[in-house]
Amino acid sequence: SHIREIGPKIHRIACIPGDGIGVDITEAAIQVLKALAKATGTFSFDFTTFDWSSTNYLERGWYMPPDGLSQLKKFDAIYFGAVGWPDVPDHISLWGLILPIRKALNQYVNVRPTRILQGTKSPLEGCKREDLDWLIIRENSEGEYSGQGGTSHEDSEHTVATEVSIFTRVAIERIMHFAFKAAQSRPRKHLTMVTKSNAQRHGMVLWDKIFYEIAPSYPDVKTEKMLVDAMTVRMVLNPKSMDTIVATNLHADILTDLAAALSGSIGIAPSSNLDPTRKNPSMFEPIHGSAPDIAGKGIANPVGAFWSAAEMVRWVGEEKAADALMKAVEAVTARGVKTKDLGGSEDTNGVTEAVCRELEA
Ligand code: GGG
Repeated sequence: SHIREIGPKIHRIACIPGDGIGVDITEAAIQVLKALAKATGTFSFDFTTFDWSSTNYLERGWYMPPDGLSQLKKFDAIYFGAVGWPDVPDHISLWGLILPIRKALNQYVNVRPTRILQGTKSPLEGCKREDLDWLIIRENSEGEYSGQGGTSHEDSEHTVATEVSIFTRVAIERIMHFAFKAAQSRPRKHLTMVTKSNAQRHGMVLWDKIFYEIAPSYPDVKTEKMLVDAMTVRMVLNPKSMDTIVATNLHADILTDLAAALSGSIGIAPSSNLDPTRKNPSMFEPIHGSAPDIAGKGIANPVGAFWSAAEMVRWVGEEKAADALMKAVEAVTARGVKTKDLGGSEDTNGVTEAVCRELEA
């Protein structure tokens, strides 16, 4: 489907709803983005939707057509819902859709902010809104997600599987510089670098080494190093002590699920897969998966989708509109208009319409 909005400046957005609740929340995000464009009157969106999904895979044998990645390169940004469906092994769906996009479009940074939104609360006892405000920077191109390895002697008692993590100086340096700059732009200017360099003695040690090589270039940023296991404890016991966090592809993926839960619900957490060179479109997606158990029921929390949409709007240069969208989302959560996972009783549509009304007001 191809929907064109009227307005002076046009941002061309590729939408990939994907699987399960990815479809529900992408529809909600498009509705809110249209309301946002209408309310500002200074720009519009040109949405093109691609039905690349597990259904497609089961029917045709592929997620994306052979020219899928080059089709995406024509857009200003990509909006992504979720991928994963019970009839398809998860490694097939991830490697069929989202990972090739991140890799081919040089989206080597994944930015995942976490904070407690107005009218919501952390499951941590006594944790106030100001106590939990993190920016997690995930290395998005290599490491444990390099896809290298193999299996031999399959279906025997001697089966061997290797999963090779690849860490390169180029990729570590660029993610470190991004993280230091991100920390520098925040009031606390504090960066925690997470590894497991006591047990993993090659790649993780290289991460530590490069972190301390680069740190002197950012003298105003306070630095510290944590082991990933200790980090999970600290996130629960002392959330206030952290600000910006940088970690590998896998570690940050796990930490951000924990972070989202500690901020209230995985349903609110956004992510931005960025190509900081801007030579390729960046991709924006809520961090949650496709949640097959609630897919199509109209009850998914759309807040993570709206927050991701706001980050996309910011990335394409509409700062004020991005702020307006987040203000509208928080005005709605503050009034208690929330889905069940946040302790409310609204459905996806109820929250979406409330945000649209807030934007129109
Ligand atoms: N909307 C994000 C999504 O569908 N995530 C599925 C998933 O499991 N992703 C793993 C990853 O981001 O590495």
